[in-house]
Amino acid sequence: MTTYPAKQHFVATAARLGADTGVILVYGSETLIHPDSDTEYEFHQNSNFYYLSGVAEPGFAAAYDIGTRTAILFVPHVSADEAVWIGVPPSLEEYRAAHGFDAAHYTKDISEVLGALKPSVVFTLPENASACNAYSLAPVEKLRAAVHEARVYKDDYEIEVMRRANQISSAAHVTLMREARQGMIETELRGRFVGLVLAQGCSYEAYGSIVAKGRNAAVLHYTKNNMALDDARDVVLVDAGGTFGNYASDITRTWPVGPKFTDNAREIYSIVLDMQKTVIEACAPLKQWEDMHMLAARVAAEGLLRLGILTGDIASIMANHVVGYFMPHGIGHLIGIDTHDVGGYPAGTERINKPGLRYLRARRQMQPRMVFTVEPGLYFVDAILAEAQATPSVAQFIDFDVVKHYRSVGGVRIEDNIVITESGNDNLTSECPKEIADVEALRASAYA
Ligand SMILES: [Mn+2]
Repeated sequence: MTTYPAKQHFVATAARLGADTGVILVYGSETLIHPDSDTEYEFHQNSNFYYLSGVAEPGFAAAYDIGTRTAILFVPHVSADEAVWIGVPPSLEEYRAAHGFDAAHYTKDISEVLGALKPSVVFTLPENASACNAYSLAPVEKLRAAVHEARVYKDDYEIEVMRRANQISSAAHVTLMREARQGMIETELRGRFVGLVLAQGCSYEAYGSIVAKGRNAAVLHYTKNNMALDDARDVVLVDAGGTFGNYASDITRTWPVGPKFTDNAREIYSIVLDMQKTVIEACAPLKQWEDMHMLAARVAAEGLLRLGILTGDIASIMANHVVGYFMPHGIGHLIGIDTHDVGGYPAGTERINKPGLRYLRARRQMQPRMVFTVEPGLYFVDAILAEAQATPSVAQFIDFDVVKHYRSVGGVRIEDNIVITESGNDNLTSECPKEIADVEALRASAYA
């Protein structure tokens, strides 16, 4: 991988601050210790700081002088005593070169370096940066908004890192489909997934993996993962992704425990696949994200009408947001350093208070270099269906006897990560099969 583009990320951030002078000063995270112990929490770098530095270690800071376009990395000094425990770190010059900075100093010298720059104003994150008390401080919200907006647009370096995160995670999903057998425990699949992505260079799972068989898939953020894949007729929903180079991937596949989908599961899966392919086909610059959600809902409505789960005319079904009772989450979200990345709701944008749309994690126009997940799903959640049944304006469009027939499917979700391009989009998850024939071929090989 090439040099981390820290300076370019400062340039992109400064452009959004609308300031010609001043200094940006950002601090990374420190090591955290569990209470009353000497055990460290697993270290996770502050995402804004990672974006601006590419440093995934504790105790660093970084500055950028807007007027002279100078990017400075501040490195914690490691004493000989500390080096016994954590090893001898790279030199200042090695850190500077690896992360694309113009200069590097020790963190103990921040005040002195800042003094030499004589900043007219200091933009800082996070708050309470004691080194800049002597200067005029901009409100932290200014820098936060600028960094968040810059993070929305991924440069070539970031897109390549995310492509790799998706390749590694896709390969791990394929291995699960090829190896998982009836009787295994959900968490065994999680363990296998995590082992596979770590072995390929990921630093950790991007979020707590969801491995949900049968009815467990109707719990959207099911993370107990403690049940056996005991019934070959069940599907298992695996929502898992590795973090590579501090960038997340977020992939979901749903496949049969046995070698083939049951007829019921195949019908629901086909609708979800149709929803996903239709939306991916439509994702392009200038399109509005909530329109992608409604497009998925329309394809779902048509499919559920065909199965007899819904009845009535499609215009009324759409107007009453009936599909929101079967897909209670949003169609997808921005992804980057964070799985649910920043920038989904630009300043002044409100959430839409309607079933399904309520939890949409982004509401903005698509632009080149944005990376989104596209993750339609259909679920049979008892609590939500009870609510639908008790809501006459919705219940009139649902045949609850037919719903009962499909309830055991639990839930199906298919999730890819796409980057918006000038002409449409590029699917970073293309190496993870989702066509029924491909999925069943992999499942058959698990029992061969
Ligand atoms: Mn997701």
